[in-house]
Amino acid sequence: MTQEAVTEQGPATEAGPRALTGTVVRAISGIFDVQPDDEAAGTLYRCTLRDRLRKELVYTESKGRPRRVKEVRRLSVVEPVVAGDRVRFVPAQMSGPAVPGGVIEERLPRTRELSRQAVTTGTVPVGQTIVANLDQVVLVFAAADPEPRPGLIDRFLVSCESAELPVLLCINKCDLEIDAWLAEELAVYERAEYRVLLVSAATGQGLDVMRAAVRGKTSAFVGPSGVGKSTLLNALQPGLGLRVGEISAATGKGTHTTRYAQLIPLDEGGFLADTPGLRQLGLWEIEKDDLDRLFPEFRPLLGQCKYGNCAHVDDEGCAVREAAERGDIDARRYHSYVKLFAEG
Ligand SMILES: Nc1nc2c(ncn2[C@@H]2O[C@H](COP(=O)(O)OP(=O)(O)OP(=O)(O)O)[C@@H](O)[C@H]2O)c(=O)[nH]1
Ligand SMILES: [Mg+2]
Ligand SMILES: [Zn+2]
Repeated sequence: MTQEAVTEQGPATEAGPRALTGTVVRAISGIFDVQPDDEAAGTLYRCTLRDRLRKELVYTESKGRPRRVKEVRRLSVVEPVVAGDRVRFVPAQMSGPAVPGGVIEERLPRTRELSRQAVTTGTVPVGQTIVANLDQVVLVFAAADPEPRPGLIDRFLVSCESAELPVLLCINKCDLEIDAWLAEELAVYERAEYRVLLVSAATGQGLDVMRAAVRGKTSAFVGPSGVGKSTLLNALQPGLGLRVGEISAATGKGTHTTRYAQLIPLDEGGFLADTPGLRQLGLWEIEKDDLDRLFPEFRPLLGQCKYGNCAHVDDEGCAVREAAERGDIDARRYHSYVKLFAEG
């Protein structure tokens, strides 16, 4: 199945306005705010989408012959253009002093994207891109309120590995106490060569390091609700004023304050993407056979198991399981692998 934007070269009409390229910073209910490449940051065009971009073209498989469009289906659930997408758009003739408008004609090719399984009524899982064209993920958990769960951190890390996105594991709310067990878990991630950052949006601890890590890049802030993603962005970009929420006294969880992904241009260059609190990312698309490679500390051992098709679960002569038993691989991380493998 291919999902391609139909391209149209050149200006919309001979006499019409010239097409511009830009980055979608916000996409809500069919309205796309686009920051043009050549104009000062802050001038956003409020665009709609050319209708044909909503259609998915399904091509027949025919070797050697030109492909024919077999079927055109409407994409009802998944938006073909999301925050982070690079687009070509034609500005609308200005009819008044309001926000400049435009129509998106084409989505430019995507690089790495972050996606999750869309909520659908059908049985076939459909991917939903949350942010496109990312350089890295800042995976945010809190030292407490809500309590971090290592199994959940592992799920997010596996998704980032699968998307080939570098990830920075950021523990926010370090003004609250870091429990000894959490400090031990963080050491495990560092041994697996993840970069771990201890920060506090409340006191400013670690924010200089974080600012340096995101400068000039497009970084998505991802993690459960209530960990302080929006608060961190407010601290990194003065004057931003994103809405932040309370932690529910009843459940100890966040209250899903951020409703949609949006890109925030940084004064120092680059974009930060705020995203809604997620339970997990796109694990559905990971092949069982690929799961072992998504745990970086397993990689040096792959190929050393007795059997080539080792699942690393209860197989005889499994180098990964033996390493976990010896303590060379953290037993809890190994357990996460077994659990995800059983689910897949
Ligand atoms: N103690 C402490 N509280 C913080 C810190 N950062 C954020 N908070 C609080 O945590 C709560 C949730 O913050 P948000 O920024 O809304 O969290 P979020 O991750 O954006 O949540 P969603 O938008 O629901 O996904 C707010 O009450 C913040 O004031 C911190 O560094 N220390
Ligand atoms: Mg938020
Ligand atoms: Zn094995």
